Amino acid sequence: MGETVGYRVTGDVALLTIGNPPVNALAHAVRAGLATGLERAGDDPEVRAIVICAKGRTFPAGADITEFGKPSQAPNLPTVCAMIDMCEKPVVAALHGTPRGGGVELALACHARVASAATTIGLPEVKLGLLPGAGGTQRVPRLIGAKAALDLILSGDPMTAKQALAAGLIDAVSDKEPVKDAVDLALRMADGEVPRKDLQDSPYLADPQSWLAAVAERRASLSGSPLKAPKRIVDCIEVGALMPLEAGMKFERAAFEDLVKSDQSAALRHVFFAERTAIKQPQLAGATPRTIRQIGIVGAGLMGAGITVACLDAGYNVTLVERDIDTLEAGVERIIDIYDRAVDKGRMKADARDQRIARLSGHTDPGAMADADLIVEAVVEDARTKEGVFRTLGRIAKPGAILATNTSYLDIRPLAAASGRPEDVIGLHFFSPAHVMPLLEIIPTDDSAKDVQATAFALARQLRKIGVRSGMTDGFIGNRVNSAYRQAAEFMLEDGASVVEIDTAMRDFGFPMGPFEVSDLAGLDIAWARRQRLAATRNPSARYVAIPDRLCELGRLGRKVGRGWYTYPRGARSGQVDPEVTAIIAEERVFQGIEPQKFSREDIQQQCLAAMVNEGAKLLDEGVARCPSDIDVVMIHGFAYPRWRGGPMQTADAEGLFKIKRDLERLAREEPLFWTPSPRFDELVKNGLGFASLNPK
Ligand code: 3H9
Repeated sequence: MGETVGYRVTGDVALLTIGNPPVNALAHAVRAGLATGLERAGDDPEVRAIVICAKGRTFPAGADITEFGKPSQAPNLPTVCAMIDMCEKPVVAALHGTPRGGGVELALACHARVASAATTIGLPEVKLGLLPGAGGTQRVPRLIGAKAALDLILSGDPMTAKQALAAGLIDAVSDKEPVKDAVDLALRMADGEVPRKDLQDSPYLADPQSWLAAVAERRASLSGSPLKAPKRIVDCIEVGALMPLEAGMKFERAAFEDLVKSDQSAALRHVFFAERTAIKQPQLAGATPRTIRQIGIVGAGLMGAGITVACLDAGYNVTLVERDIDTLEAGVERIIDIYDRAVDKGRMKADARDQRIARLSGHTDPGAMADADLIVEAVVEDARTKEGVFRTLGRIAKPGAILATNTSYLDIRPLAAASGRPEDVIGLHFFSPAHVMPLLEIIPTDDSAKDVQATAFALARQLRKIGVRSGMTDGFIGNRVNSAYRQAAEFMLEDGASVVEIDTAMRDFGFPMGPFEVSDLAGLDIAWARRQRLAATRNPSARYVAIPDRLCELGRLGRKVGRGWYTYPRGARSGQVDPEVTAIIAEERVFQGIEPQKFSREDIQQQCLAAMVNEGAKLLDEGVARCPSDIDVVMIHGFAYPRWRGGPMQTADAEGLFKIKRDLERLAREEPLFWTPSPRFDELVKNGLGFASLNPK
């Protein structure tokens, strides 16, 4: 037998020990090893019972995701599970770590399960656009009931060992040695002291009405969702109430095979690996992150407050500094308000809030940050103001302190120079609200020390965010791609599409809000200030849509003032079309001599996608983005690009680069400066490749 599954007989029990680091994924060698081990133990007259366990950090965290989409190699996981199920000798699983997906299904096929107290157990296949395909949808409802099974499998979120025991998913929690306890239990089963459960005898099957009612309720809640996997999960769980176990397994298997071939699952699997790729920075190998305990934050506005909350939540002490006491107090109030709301909504206990607030101190004297290990500047987006802050920080910060700017657009190099210690300076671009959004763009300059860069990635992890490296450019990765998206939307608006048509099309594409709704929420003034800043250097022959400037000039700055692209009567959350905006758009069309055209939903989606992808390709050409998957991670986590489409670069691969290149070339005939495809398209198309070929392996 291969070394991926060890075989050892101790007492009368055969121990099958899985060893496939890092997470013991159920790759072909593991499945084959388990099958061989089960046969051997079944044939061995000395063996009365079998225990399946794993070495290292966890019982298997699922099927090996890298095998999906490749030809499958026998035995598959359902076959191994069936061998366990039918084994005459009792088979017990000893769980520890983070068993997930197929690993949990392997355990469920066993005749009993013991878990160490710290184990968490989950079926996260839905997050990969899949469903549990080795019996999970059939066994789980028989063990814990359809409602609880739907909750577990549709959320994909793990439960603790204690919860799993209470639900009936496992049979015992072991405080000491799960393997030893599993061996004891297996022998008691072999002796007939503990009976095997018969899943066909499940008490939940005796009440099919409740089972089917739970199914109907969940099915109704999914009716508007574009996601395929949750609907198939509900179908499989329904079948559990209507068919014998074996027939249900066949039904489940067919659904799994369909999903594994779907674009949605390919996209979600891509994101799983893209998120892990983003945080791997081989060029920083050997650099030890600096120790961060005390964080200083300059600026207590919306961003500063959000960053403060993110840092307090992660356990840091924070010194918040503002220029005057009133602004400081308003900022501290904002922070307390965020925590109070969390407590009111039951998301946080009052003492946890108090503990966090106790780690915050507010000052108007920058000198209060003298012992900070990291200082994050979050003042207004103005180069001169920020340079002034960095001059001060260079003076007051202790040696070795990291000085970071939260600028969303500005060149960091002059700030680094102003500090007088450029090796300690780096960009940390948070997304608003900073305590909620999971993305952190990390922007080193050529001078940023390696250990400063390593600290930034370690900090992102500590803040439970995904750090993505970006090179220096106006707007970094996210705002560059996002402004290309917005620009495409504005071109179409001026050319004849309506605000509502564009927003609806992009919501249908999968964004939670359309580009104009987002602009109203964020405030039109941010992009306005940027346009003013760039006015002097703008190419005069580039197309410029003046509609948003006109809205800003009328004070239509977005939802915060009740008027932007839409009107929000008395603080309403969803906007209404405003004839004033419609009239401005019509006037601008006349002014530009534009004959309005019709845009279908598909036209709008295609042009927005083409703009994002072309900008992404340019970021690769310029070396700003390291790889296409980094761009995907930024757009998903910073701009709510639909995860199930995998990010714009993955969507482009799925649609075909040749088609996108043709769309770009057609559009470039009208507006070459914006739409001319990056040479990257030709290079990839010529070689029959997609953007995925540029991702690190
Ligand atoms: C399934 O099971 C289908 C079945 O129902 C039906 C089959 C018929 N495969 O996340 P980490 C790698 S679908 C391959 O940093 P953590 C990961 O890429 C599967 N590789 O660790 C990384 O590699 P690298 C259902 C995997 O401690 C390394 O392991 N299961 C797999 O933060 C460490 O990962 C899931 O969806 C895998 N299944 O978190 C679980 N899992 O070092 C997916 C991990 O080269 N996994 N890797 O970057 C997880 O959620 C987390 O990894 C886990 C540990 C919570 C387990």
